[in-house]
Amino acid sequence: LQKFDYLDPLIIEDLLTEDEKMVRDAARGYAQEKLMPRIRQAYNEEKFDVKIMREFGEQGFLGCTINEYGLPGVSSAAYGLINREVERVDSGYRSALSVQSSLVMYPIYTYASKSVKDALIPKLATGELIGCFGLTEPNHGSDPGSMETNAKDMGDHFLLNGSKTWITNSPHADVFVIWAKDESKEIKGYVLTRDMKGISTPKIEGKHSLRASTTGMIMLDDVRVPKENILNVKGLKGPFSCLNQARFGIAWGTLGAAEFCFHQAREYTLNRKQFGKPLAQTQLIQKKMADMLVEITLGLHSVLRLSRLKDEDKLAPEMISMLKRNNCGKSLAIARDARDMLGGNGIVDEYHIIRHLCNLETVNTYEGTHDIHALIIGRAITGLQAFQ
Ligand code: TGC
Ligand code: FAD
Repeated sequence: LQKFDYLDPLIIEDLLTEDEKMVRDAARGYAQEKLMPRIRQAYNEEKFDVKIMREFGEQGFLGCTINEYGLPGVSSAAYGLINREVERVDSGYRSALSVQSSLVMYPIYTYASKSVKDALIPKLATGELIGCFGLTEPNHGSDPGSMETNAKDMGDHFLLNGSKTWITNSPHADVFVIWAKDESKEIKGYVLTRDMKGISTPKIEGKHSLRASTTGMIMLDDVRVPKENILNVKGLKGPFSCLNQARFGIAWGTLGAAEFCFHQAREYTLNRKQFGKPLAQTQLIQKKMADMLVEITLGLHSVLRLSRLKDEDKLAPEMISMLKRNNCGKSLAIARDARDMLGGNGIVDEYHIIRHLCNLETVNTYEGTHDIHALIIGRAITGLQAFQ
């Protein structure tokens, strides 16, 4: 009989390539040795250390699925495994990785002119430059198609005006991928750099979630953008194609946070005795752990399947919606149960669960809320659009 291993119940290890295992192990080593010791202070003081982006660059994490500019061109699963290891420490750190790789390097690599790519991709890959992605606006979150930010063609340049909000890393950013409507109301992407006049990026204060990630606004006041900085894609499929990449990373990443909470709760309840026996020996606690393990395992096998489909170019956006939604929702529920299993200690930062729980509230909301992804799946099931 095969022995059951709660650390890998359906033996995912056999489904990964040697390269993928190597990438995962290196990412785990870095995340545990270098990120984990810094996270409590970063979260409590609400500070993102920009040096971390350089370290991500040194580790080869940034834009790692790209096969040019000396980048390694790893598989989608390897990229996912990195996200899982980084988010095992903190969703905010995974956010920094996702935004730079999926929302900034991906559109620049895929849609920008050669000169813009040549100038920016190598420096984004090392973390020397930090990028951000401006889609959401104060009046348009789930419905970015109604955006008001606009771009006017002035002949030899574009003039951008408008405001973006809830933008990860905007206060530190050197590079801005901005989505705006042109005079014919068509959505297009523009690459802005910090040296352009008319950009301001106030920080959003007072977040009780994702505190180790800096979030801000982007205010654009008559910003002159060179013609060559336009992205070669039209309509909402431009930003959505980037979101496909980032949502994919989130589907993997959240499971790292869930695994951390599961392991912490297991350890704690094995050691903590009430009524003369370990909490882990009670039926209710064991049921919670069984539910956690099943959901994490189903989630991991599903994202691995999603990764293989991605590399075979057989990915429909609704497949990503299924797993972005489900893995966020289940990870959030796992973090809540784990929080409960630690009793009072569950709310203390020393045990890290409350931080993951608060972070996952954001992850469940950004990149399309849990309910918006239900509507995307619902539309695919019925052929009927329920947003409007
Ligand atoms: P809809 O009619 O559905 O589509 C308009 C056009 O876009 C195409 N399209 C896609 N293309 C590629 N990938 C996808 N996933 C696509 N989804 C749609 C579609 O084919 C169509 O193309 P065409 O050529 O026919 O024009 O547009 P809609 O306005 O009805 O969309 C509705 C809805 C709700 C699905 C969409 O607006 C949505 O997904 N809303 C959620 C908004 C969102 O996710 N925002 C994320 C902001 S970025 C962020 O949160 C970063 S967090 C960063 C961090 O990790 O820290
Ligand atoms: P709303 O769209 O106002 O939604 C509020 C509620 O209404 C939600 O529950 C939603 O599900 C529900 N709802 C909306 N429409 C419908 C409908 N038709 N039917 C039923 N229910 C509906 N954006 C960027 O562009 N770049 C970033 O880097 C970025 N980083 C972020 C970082 C953080 C920390 C956060 C919190 C957000 C970030 N976002 C970013 C924005 C994020 O994508 C949006 O918050 C998200 O898309 C939801 O938009 P909203 O907050 O305006 O909520």
